[in-house]
Amino acid sequence: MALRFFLLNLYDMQTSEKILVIGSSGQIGTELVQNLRNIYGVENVIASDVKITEQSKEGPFEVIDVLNAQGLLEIVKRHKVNQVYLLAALLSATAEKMPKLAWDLNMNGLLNVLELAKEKIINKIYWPSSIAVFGPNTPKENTPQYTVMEPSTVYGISKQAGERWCEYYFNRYGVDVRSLRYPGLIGWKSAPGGGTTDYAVHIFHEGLKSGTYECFLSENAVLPMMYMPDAVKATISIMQAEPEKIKIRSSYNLAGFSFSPKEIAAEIKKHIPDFRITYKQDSRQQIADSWPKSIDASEAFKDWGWKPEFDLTGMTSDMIKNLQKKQSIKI
Ligand code: AKB
Repeated sequence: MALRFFLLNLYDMQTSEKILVIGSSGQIGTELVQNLRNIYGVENVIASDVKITEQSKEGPFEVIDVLNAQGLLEIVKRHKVNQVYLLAALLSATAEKMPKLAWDLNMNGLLNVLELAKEKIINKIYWPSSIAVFGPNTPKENTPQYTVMEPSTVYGISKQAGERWCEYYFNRYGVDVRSLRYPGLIGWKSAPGGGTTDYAVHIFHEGLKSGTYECFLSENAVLPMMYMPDAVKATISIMQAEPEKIKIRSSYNLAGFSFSPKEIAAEIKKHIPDFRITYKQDSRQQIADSWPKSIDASEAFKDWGWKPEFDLTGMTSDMIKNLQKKQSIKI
């Protein structure tokens, strides 16, 4: 009886959800799409990006420019999409080079998707925010959910404004939008692009390839980080939570663990004893200086049960194991 109930539920989940992931070939999207397809079935998860990528060989794929509202609407209707994960964005370092484009993409892309839900064409949205919503005047340790937020980067400004829009669409139009403030994300399946926290991914690739890494942040620049399996788990959990559990409709603080370049280098040295790190700071140091060192995620824990699995030691050995495996398969 219990098995029948479980199978019926699973069947229901697989048949009733049609999910569109916009910006699916990026760092989060690559892993999120795989996980969503394991849950909902390959055919029910449509990957999409601004240009065609290798992902198109793995299941349904569409080329979408999220700034083209009409094109987006046509694809949503054609696939009968009811949930959208909007991941397309310019991250902190790239956004500083192209502030106007970053504002346009990060903001108008979100508004186009929020409008689809306001018009009841889709019924649920996931939109990522970031620790970049905080700024130099925010308390740096165990940064609370509600605190001073005066972001000094265009990326942070766009995420701050986006949070306000999400909350506004929820309060005014009942749009079911859910969001997390991601810390720096570390994963081995795909390369990051344009972030300040990206050093924590590149360090593994360079460490395995050449045994050295030149870091663009200072040795003591502590930042909040998270291993990708935890980030994917958090994203899917918040989307699957009952609507009444989601008490915060701007964005939830999310935490994994925090470390500095010096600390992650010491952890890598346990696996690659000759590994050497050098430091040559660039403009990204200023961005890092404006962000928190650690995050208080107790609201996420209280409301929908968030709990990370990985710490610095666990993440480092898993990253090295998987990257070594990936590289030896390639050879
Ligand atoms: C970045 O570094 O820009 C991102 C972020 C913290 O949102 N990884």
